[in-house]
Amino acid sequence: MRIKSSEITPVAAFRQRRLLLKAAAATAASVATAYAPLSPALERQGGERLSGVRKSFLSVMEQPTEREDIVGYGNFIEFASDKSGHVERSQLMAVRPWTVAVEGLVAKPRRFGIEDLLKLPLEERIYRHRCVEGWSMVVPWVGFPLASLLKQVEPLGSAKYVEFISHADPASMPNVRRPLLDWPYSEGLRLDEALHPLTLLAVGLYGEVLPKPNGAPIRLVVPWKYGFKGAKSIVTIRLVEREPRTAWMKAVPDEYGFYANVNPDVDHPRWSQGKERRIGEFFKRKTLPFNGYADQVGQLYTGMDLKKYF
Ligand SMILES: Nc1nc2c(c(=O)[nH]1)N[C@H]1C(S)=C(S)[C@@H](COP(=O)(O)O)O[C@H]1N2
Ligand SMILES: [Mo]
Repeated sequence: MRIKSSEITPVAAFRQRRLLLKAAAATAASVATAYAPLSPALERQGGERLSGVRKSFLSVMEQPTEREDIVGYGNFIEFASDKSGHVERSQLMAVRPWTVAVEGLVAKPRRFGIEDLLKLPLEERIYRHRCVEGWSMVVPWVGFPLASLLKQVEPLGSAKYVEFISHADPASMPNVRRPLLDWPYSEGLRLDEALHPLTLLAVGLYGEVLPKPNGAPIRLVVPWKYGFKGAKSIVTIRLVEREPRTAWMKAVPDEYGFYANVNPDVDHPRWSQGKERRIGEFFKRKTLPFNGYADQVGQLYTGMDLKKYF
């Protein structure tokens, strides 16, 4: 067993920094309660509890990753290009009022206010989360199936794909002022993938409203695909006839495909996909086809060459 230090440094360094900040927070709280508090970004994310959340039988029986790791370690490149700068910077994003427009090839286009979406029957779904860069987590999301939203707008027969568009605000998102990607961040699914019962719109994490770094107030979660498919802070969901070109496909077409199904047999040009590092664990795990969801979703891809449609 060989572990290259270059592979473990990012996560290890992140956890180290978090422990130091925790220690600093404890000291600051006991010694200097009268002074201005530490950045709220580092103290607490989310907070408001969601009520009436049912447990789902679609959850995996695995130990969820620590909340602070899920909130603190991730990608939200509108705010920062590393794995943690977005935590503090995303605090400037306004998440109320917020509406999600569901439009395009539908009989009843509609704008949903976030308050109304939070009133839908919510479920806790504990899902595996696998990033294309090789790390993984187990995340207790709270949300509702995307299908329950799509049914309300009545997709037309001509609708074959669904496009997801994230919020892009140059005033509060530093990287949106730079041409890193063709903003806004956008993603897409085939309509049958979008209607699959595992496909979730998440509005919460660990029983509380979704923290801003994780894509408040509403983000997509597709557990059998690489993490980048899960567009954060969604403002528009559009039903379309043709496969949409996503932000990542436009930027680096040979690295990021439309399908992005987790597949240990198809490597990314820069990262092997055979194994993954579960945040909080030391040894690598084997990556499973479709991230372990092959029984539920494999039939969506029968007859497809998954090397070609990566
Ligand atoms: N709008 C937007 N959505 C995004 C991203 C992003 O940079 N911007 N990063 C993606 C990537 S690469 C991953 S791995 C997941 C990370 O989600 P998490 O931070 O909740 O773990 O969000 C995805 N959704
Ligand atoms: Mo990612």
